[in-house]
Amino acid sequence: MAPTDLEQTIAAIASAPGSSARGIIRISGADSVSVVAKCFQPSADQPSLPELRRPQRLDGHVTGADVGTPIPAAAMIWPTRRSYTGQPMVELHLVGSPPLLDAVLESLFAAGARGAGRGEFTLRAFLAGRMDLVQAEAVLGVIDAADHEELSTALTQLGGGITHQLASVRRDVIGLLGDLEAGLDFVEEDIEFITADQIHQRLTACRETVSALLGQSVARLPSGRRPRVVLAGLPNAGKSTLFNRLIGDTKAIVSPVAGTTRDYLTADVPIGGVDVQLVDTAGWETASDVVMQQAQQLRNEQTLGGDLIVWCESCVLTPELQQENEECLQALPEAHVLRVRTQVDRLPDKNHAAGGGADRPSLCAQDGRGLDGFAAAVAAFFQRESSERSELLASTTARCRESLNATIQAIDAAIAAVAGQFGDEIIAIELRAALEHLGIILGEVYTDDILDHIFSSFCIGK
Ligand SMILES: Nc1nc2c(ncn2[C@@H]2O[C@H](COP(=O)(O)OP(=O)(O)OP(=O)(O)O)[C@@H](O)[C@H]2O)c(=O)[nH]1
Ligand SMILES: [Mg+2]
Repeated sequence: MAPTDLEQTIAAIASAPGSSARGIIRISGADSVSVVAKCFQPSADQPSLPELRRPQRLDGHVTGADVGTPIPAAAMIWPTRRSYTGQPMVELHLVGSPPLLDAVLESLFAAGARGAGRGEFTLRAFLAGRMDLVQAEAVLGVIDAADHEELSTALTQLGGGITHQLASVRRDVIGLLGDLEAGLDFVEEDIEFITADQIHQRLTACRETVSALLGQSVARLPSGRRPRVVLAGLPNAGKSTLFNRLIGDTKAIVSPVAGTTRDYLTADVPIGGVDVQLVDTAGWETASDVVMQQAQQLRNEQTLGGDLIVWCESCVLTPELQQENEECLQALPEAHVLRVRTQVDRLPDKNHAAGGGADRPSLCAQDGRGLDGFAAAVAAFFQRESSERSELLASTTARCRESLNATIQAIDAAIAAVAGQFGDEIIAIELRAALEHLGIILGEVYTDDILDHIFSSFCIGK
């Protein structure tokens, strides 16, 4: 749906299909009022449509060749741009008889309106800056809400709860960028506008807000989708062995050669009573050839798309590998990671029992020890996530998760640049990247594809 003909007047039935006491036809566009004037006659005591300067309700009749006898109706008229869609708008309220509503719609088309596409009213509201993309999605959430909780989430989102949080992070980042850039202008004079400590503090606060939003995002999986549990870790951590053990099959190739898994594998299994999609990925190492590079890219996409990332780390790692392990973990969204110690049977102390705390279970995928504890930790993760009431709708989180992740990564890179004293220019580059990702979430940066995807799920008339 290309937003090309925004001024064209559109019309659609906005009430639910079928007969009802009241039917609503919505009209929006530059010529709304003159189009409606051809099919709606106000009662004698009411002002005529072209005279209106403020939003007003008029009683009268819909008339026209298609309609037959004049039918009593009310017109809610927003003659200026101060309306839901940000352009002149009218709603005709009349008895909800489907053939009658169709007839009135036909007259409106004959008077110059065209049929509205799915979600086109809300799309216009978004494009006119009346709401951001997160709120536009919330409109759909309100319409589609299946229960009270979903409705309340959608209403919070529509009311701007998330928008305010993200906008405040955005303002902070812009403010910080301004301070840094002011400093850059005076770099010769050695005037410091803001200290490294202050930058660090402000960045950490922004990170917390974004990370809390990301943390909520597992809570609301689009209904019907299995949560995705991704096995990740250094090569040879035993991911494929664990994958096979959990699916009770030998789908994945296991070998002592590091880098055995190149492609990713998926299987649907229950873990701890939760039906998940399990994903085995390639080990984390620096790419040595083209095939490996592709494997790494796939692995990153798969890992970051996980609702839960099970990070496998062998109990017997050399200090160098231990360090590499920690570095890899830094790249992952902490709130989504469950660290698991694998290959406990290889510990020198043969009496070492598999188990570990729920936050870091340990297991041996070869003989199955510790798997119960692992399953319980997975179940606890999803339990915890679903009990944390998310203020974000499932559809919004699905769209925004990547951008939230990317925002955090940019903020982390900025924090690292502060710590490493890389200079204000580098910090500023990362902050601009963070702003861009935040802009995508709110819809300040968008593509036709994104709009198409969101608004095509709406019904006509909304
Ligand atoms: N002793 C012991 N060996 C294990 C265990 N799990 C896996 N291994 C061995 O460790 C090696 C690597 O196992 P994989 O399952 O292929 O490891 P991976 O993490 O999938 O490795 P990549 O695909 O290369 O990233 C194989 O030789 C396995 O037999 C375990 O619990 N105990
Ligand atoms: Mg493998």
